[in-house]
Amino acid sequence: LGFVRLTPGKEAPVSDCLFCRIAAGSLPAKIVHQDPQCVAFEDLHPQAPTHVLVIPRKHVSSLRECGPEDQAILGHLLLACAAVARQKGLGEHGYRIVANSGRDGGQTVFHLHFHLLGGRAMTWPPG
Ligand code: DGP
Repeated sequence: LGFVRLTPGKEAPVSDCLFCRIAAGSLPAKIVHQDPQCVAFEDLHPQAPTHVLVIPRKHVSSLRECGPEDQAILGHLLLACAAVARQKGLGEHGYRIVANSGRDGGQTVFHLHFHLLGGRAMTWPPG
């Protein structure tokens, strides 16, 4: 599809990647926002009344693989989280953004995503 493979973990699209399939529309998801750079959809196993995942359309395995060239997309993803939070009515009481990164971070799907969690008071520290 014309994508250049630069570094391991940064090729796209990846046919056996769940989130690449959701971004491509070949795996169903409850999409709450999409634009040319990102897709936001409801988490299959919600951990809060609002639990949305915000992903880049481009396949990047995790935050660990991001570099200076990803500055714009990372900013875009965080602003998309904030926009979806407002859309979900979380602006007043607040919310949490999480990026599990790698094994010790608890990451299970290796396509970069930000969790947007809200609708209840969060606790600290996380498990
Ligand atoms: P993490 O553990 O940070 O890698 O989060 C992965 C999240 O993805 C987890 O909260 C469950 C969610 N998830 C896994 N598979 C699917 C799926 O097929 N559809 C949707 N909507 N969410 C999924």
